[in-house]
Amino acid sequence: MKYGLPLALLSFALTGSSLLAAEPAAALPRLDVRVAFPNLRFDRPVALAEPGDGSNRLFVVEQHQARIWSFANDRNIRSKHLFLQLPDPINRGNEEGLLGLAFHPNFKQNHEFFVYYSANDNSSRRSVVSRFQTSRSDRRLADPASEQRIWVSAEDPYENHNGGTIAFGKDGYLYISLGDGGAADDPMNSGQNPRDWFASILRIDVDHPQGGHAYGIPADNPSRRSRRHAHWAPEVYSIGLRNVWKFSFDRQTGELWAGDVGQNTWEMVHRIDSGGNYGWSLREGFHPFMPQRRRRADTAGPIRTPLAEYPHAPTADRPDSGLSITGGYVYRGNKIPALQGVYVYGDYDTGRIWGLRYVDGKLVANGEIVDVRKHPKLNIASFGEDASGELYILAFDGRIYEFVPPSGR
Ligand SMILES: [Ca+2]
Ligand SMILES: [Ca+2]
Repeated sequence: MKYGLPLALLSFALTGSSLLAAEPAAALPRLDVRVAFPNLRFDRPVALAEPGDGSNRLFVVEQHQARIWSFANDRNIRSKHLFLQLPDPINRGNEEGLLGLAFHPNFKQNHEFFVYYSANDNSSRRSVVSRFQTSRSDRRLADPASEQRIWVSAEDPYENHNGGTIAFGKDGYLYISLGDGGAADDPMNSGQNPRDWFASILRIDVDHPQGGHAYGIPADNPSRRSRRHAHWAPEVYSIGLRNVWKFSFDRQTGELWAGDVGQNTWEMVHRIDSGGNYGWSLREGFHPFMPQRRRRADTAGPIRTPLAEYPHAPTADRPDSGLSITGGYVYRGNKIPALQGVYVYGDYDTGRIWGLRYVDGKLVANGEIVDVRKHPKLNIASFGEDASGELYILAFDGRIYEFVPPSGR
């Protein structure tokens, strides 16, 4: 009975809020969180991935240690195994390090996986996506010597805003989030510049290299398929994104969801479409950003508003504030039926966790799903999804958490 009960108090910023009262599907659950693997701890865990090979293993990325650990997806697991120690030197700013991990859709057959890291190449700051393979002598381990750099960013003057998520879509292409370069106020004006890669999500084909690159360009990337987008860099899939700190694909629908970190006032949730412009640095969420600068919007199409936003400073209407969004996943697991179809996201700074329902193109519910007063504050660095669609929370206390129905039920 507790499910959905606090909804009326905790749902905000609805478009078409009249749907809420009449629509049972709009209900959001109220959940607790607990440590998922009591015997495991990690140092700055920033990404979790599963290999899709039926082995029921999970892999966790340690940002500054530049290590990837594997372990059996079993609550009682006692130990983890070192899968990869990144061989290259990395930068270790607060937003730098080993940031992303994605297993090739055919990992079971080709043993390939990909990582995203902040390289330190002779003092040149760049983001890198590399392909690795597992060891021929022991497929449970990575082969550090197998590294092949497939994508390297332009030189990046600032240590922040590096994006860092990589993931394969249902189309088999690799998506990469890259922030606006960094500092404040988009000093390179990369937000509305689709010719550079910054402030974008990129999409590449890792299986069909072409044109002297280690990757190919999908034939339906915006610049290839649309005359209006012809001036975009071939790799660019969407623009106007300040710093997508985590995106994911809905495993049921294939839709791309992203949390975009705002600057002064708002944090944003976007559903990303090919060729979309999400407004930075003309907009921050639903709001103009420094309009006195009179910067021009890219010409390919209109600026999209986010699906949802939350404020940096709590107000009477919005006590649920935060300072840095961590994008999550649409829940497609089995353990918590009331969470089915909900996009779950959180805030690194306040540890708040929200869910939203987006049905037939409409936001029908958006609100907190965990009572943060009942739990120690989590610095939420990432969410993760296992082979069954169950979700996890990676926190900088070194623990991995999971959702459970409220205690006392
Ligand atoms: Ca940067
Ligand atoms: Ca750009």
